[in-house]
Amino acid sequence: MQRMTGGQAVAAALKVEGIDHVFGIVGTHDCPLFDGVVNDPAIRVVTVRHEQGAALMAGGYARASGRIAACFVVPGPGLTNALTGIGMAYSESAPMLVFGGQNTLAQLEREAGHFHELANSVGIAGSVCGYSTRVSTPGDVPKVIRQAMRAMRCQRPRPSYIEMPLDVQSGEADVAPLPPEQYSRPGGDPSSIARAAEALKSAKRPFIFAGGGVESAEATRPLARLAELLGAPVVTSVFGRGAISDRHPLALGDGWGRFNLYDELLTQADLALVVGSRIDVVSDWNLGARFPQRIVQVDIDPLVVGQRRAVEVGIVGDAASVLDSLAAQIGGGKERACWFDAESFRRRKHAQLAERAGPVLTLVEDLRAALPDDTIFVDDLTLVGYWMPLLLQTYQPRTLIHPGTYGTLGYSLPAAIGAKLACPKQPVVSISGDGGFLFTMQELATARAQNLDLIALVFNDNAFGAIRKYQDRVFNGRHIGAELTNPDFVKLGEAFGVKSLRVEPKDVGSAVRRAHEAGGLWLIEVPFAPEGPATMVPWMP
Ligand SMILES: Cc1ncc(C[n+]2csc(CCOP(=O)(O)OP(=O)(O)O)c2C)c(N)n1
Ligand SMILES: [Mg+2]
Repeated sequence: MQRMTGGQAVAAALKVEGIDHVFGIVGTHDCPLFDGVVNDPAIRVVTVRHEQGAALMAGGYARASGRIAACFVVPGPGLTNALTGIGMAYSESAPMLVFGGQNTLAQLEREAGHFHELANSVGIAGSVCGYSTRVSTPGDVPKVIRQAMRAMRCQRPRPSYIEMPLDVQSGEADVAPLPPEQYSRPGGDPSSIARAAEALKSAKRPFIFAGGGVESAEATRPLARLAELLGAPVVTSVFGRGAISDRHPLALGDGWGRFNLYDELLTQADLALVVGSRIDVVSDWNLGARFPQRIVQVDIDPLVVGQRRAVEVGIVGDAASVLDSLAAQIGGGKERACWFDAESFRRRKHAQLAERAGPVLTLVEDLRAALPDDTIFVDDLTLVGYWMPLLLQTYQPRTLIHPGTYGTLGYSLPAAIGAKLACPKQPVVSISGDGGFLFTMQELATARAQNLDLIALVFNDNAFGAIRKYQDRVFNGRHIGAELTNPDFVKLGEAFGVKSLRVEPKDVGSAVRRAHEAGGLWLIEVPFAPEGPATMVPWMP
């Protein structure tokens, strides 16, 4: 037992849980939380310039590393500002531990007119969290944080929200810290695993569809091993890029359903093994509708199994451990030859994409060639960003981070800052459009304050280009709200103390290479408004 304030109890529990980054903004209603971590060399406090940035950074941090960061926000506007980033993390299955300040326990009354009052904040946060609660005494802090950690570590990872009224943050109590715990995830029901192994053995032409759950479970090796044993080609979802290296002979790349690239595979395959994917209708463009009838699905979330497609066998469990068990049962160490000519498929797919997305493909290939394999690319919803999962060769897990299904503009810069803080040795590049960049560009100040090496690429067409194109197609060219009046991006970057330049698309590769070699914080504006089929981004009707 130790005498401490609620704020100190939070700091102590964060350390027990191995959480060493806090993103947030101070206010009267969360100062005791910050006071708990002040001068603590074990915890890096990152002051952001808007709470949305805090949550997006914590999300990027988690997606790049699998580790959990905390956010401290004031109640009311601080929480509602953060909700977009928390919602992103909820949608993309990224964990983070958000602490919200609150008025004192006695003030928690609807319409009482207290500062930052927001009724039902635990419920509001709860709609984008896997776990959401209020703490009513400092003594409960270790237990509540432990519950949040269990929710994030033993189940599908999702954000957690813990609300701390001011008197709980600053009040003292006897607190008993909990010992560290090894969190574990279910390994899957053995009889279901046995049935799945039989189904896989009986299939003549199986393929694997790998989602973000493979990376969350650190199951990339077990995935490759099982694919080799089965001779099964591997298609990934947008979130699963990096689940298998694109250099692996069985890798077929991102399975965006739109272009019928995968018809040949889907019409021949007799079984799909779906691992760690909700078979997303948005990001995968309903590819799952064309999967064969026989489906084996492995997922940590029971609600995902069988949700989109009925399954022959469903296994609720950790992808790494289930795939290992399946490999052990199918095993014998003998690899089956792949039934599908993956190499010729990749060649034809590349030719098709070159025709469809020519100028973007060239640019993405230049970027790839300019930077090391472990570079983390963080996309926004912009022409190049939309194409990245399809066009970028990805070699390592967690190196292509896409805002996918929840899809907020302004994602890439703050998420990239989070990724860089989590993985300081890896180069990090954020990819934005002019529209998206202005949603969160103030976080350049955060990157600068944290002294980060980071490259922010801004593709400028002076428009919400994707929506303008959409209006061309769906509204007969009746444009509204899609033209933008922009600042001078180079001057904007310079005003933030960022090394800034403007380059032509053909020079992006060399500019990025030089920026990477020089180090530091870079803003590179690229005027880019290609005509032709590339502007029809993968989701365009
Ligand atoms: C928060 C939010 N508001 C609106 C949108 C709708 N939206 C999607 S793409 C887009 C245009 C993005 O413009 P820009 O960043 O310049 O990229 P471009 O399409 O021009 O390549 C808009 C407005 C969104 N995705 N998120
Ligand atoms: Mg634009």
